[in-house]
Amino acid sequence: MVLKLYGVAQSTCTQRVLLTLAETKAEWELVSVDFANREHKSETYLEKQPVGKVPVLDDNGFLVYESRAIARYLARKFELELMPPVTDLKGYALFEQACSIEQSYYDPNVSILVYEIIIKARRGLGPPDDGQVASRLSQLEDTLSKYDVILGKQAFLAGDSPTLADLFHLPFGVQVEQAHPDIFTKHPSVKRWWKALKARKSWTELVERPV
Ligand SMILES: N[C@@H](CCC(=O)N[C@@H](CS)C(=O)NCC(=O)O)C(=O)O
Repeated sequence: MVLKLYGVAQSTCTQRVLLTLAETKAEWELVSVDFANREHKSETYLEKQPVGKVPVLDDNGFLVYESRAIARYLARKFELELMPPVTDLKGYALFEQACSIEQSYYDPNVSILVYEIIIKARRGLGPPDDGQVASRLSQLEDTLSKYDVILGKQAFLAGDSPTLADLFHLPFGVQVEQAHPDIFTKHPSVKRWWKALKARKSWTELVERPV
């Protein structure tokens, strides 16, 4: 049966899963959730995703939500090399370590930056909070300077091969980059890593795909 992803094509969380799907040969369809009419808060939707957020994956009646959890599920199901097997104890630990730095030190900054710079303007929620933007940019730059140390020793965040942990950076990162084009170019190893991620076929296909 065709996998169904309930989500919104423009949402970064949905894109995290669409990117993982693009790495597979799976047949899937995106079932658009109508944000404007608050479908994600409807009783029917909350039965699938009790927190009222996108995305949710429906794999023949098996429901899983949280974009990173869905991505891991797909990586296992389709045996993607983007996630080491649990039997590779050390490789798996380094993968989880990389996922954790993305979620702890990168995502909190890029998600707020995208909200302040892009989403507020799109939804008519007023001007960005300049203090918040400056603070988050500075924290993001600090994180990327640490990434540069890691990426100076290995090609990707969990080792010399790309993993989901790297790909998880793309959806928010490209939006921040639109407003701050030099954000990923200040450090040589980060620059090389970011260029490689954006050139990945799954990402270029996703970006070019009509919504
Ligand atoms: N940690 C969740 C976050 C989900 C999330 O915040 N989704 C956003 C779109 S990126 C959403 O549904 N926003 C609508 C709302 O909060 O009402 C994930 O990664 O799936």
